[in-house]
Amino acid sequence: MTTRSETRTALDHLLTEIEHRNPAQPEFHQAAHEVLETLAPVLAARPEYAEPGLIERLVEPERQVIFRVPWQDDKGRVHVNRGFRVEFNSALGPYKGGLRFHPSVNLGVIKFLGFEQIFKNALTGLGIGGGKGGSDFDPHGRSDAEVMRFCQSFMTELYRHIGEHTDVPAGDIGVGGREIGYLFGQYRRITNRWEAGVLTGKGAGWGGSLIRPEATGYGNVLFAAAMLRERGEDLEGQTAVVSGSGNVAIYTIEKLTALGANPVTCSDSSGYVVDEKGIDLDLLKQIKEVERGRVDTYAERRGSSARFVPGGSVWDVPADLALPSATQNELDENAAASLVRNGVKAVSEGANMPTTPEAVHLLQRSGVAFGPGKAANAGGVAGSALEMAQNHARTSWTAARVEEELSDIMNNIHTTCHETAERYDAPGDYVTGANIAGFERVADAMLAQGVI
Ligand code: NDP
Ligand code: 2IT
Repeated sequence: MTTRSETRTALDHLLTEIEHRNPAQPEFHQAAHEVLETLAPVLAARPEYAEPGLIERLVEPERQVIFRVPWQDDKGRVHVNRGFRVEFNSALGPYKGGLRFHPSVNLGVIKFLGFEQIFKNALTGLGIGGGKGGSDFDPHGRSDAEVMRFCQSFMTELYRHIGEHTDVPAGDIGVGGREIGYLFGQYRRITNRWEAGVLTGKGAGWGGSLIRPEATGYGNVLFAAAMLRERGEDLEGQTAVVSGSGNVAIYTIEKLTALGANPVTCSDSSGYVVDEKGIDLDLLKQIKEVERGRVDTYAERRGSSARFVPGGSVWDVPADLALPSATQNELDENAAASLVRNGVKAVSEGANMPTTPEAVHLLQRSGVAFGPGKAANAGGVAGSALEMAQNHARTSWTAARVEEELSDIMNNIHTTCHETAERYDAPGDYVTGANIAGFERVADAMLAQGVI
């Protein structure tokens, strides 16, 4: 019988090896630490999981593709970006995960996102493996024509690696409906196949699922509501701080408002807006989705209830709930201390790994309900899997049906994480619950399918 402490020592050894074998990938190291550090209880309790090589296989992507993406801007100048697709684990289904276009993208960032995606996708209970991709291309300030040429060049290589039964990309930072449209068009042209299931997040008129654009934000609010319910509270009347002003933030704000909460902030990389009357979503959508503008314009047009704070930390705004929805490591220990001082009750991650490890520990030690991204933001990829199901059946469901399925999935994820944490002596610890529950499902499939 292996003890928890022997298992922990073995995991520490493996983590050191991961750092050596994957130099200069701090985000991937962080994600691997976050998962592996919670697995000791399950490895000690279930010896089959401690089989040599299982975790070693789990932390090594099945395939990694890196490619050149040359494109011409509107003045005819040639730019060269780097494209990535990391196909991490396909034990549960085709690789599934978004594409991120942001100048900070590198292999380590894509690997952290792909690794998270394995467990997140497992938690949905649906048949999807884990993958992620993207490019260091920066779409800010680029014309539609430039974005189209970039997407076409990106897909001219990516098409070889994807397919409805192989790998199904979707959106992430910098990739929304516009980009998915250009990518799908180029895939269709190159392959001469109308293969709806090759990408998700498509337009509703050409194979996209209703509610997919809303699914991540809506799902995160449903997860936060479930955490509050567990503590005998609900969303009604709660003040919320939300970071970001993209896809996830917008639909988080929409659902919070619909369920009676009061979201008072949004942000982008230039600073944040606080609006004491609550964010006016029509105005925010107009600025962000139509004009592709910045959040200071919101404060300018909104009038006296709103002000723009350049730079600064949105987490200094007092609130009952915090829903980080921008990017990784955006909520550090100081920010967590500020939230705790102001009496925050729950933090639910719409973004991937937005909370630093030190901040997570501080929030948990302070009794704050903490919903990790791989559980709380799984509604997005779950919505994508529902899009794949509709594409496969050549049908489309009503918005009400998709929303009902999404709600069931989020509540099931919450229950699974909660019960798994209790089973492993960590009551209320959704990080441990999510990691172990996701791990069990993937590990069972990997063991059943042999050493591959
Ligand atoms: P968008 O591109 O639509 O929006 C991103 C928002 O975050 C923008 O407001 C952007 O501001 C801000 N942001 C991005 N990077 C930074 C940075 N380095 N510093 C400060 N602000 C930043 O992306 P999404 O809303 O789709 O994604 C947000 C997060 O949610 C990401 O972590 C993503 O991985 C995660 N996620 C997304 C899902 C989806 O379905 N889209 C599903 C699950 C998780 P600016 O424009 O100034 O850069
Ligand atoms: O991080 C994520 O889960 C996403 N960006 C969504 C992935 C997807 O395939 O819908």
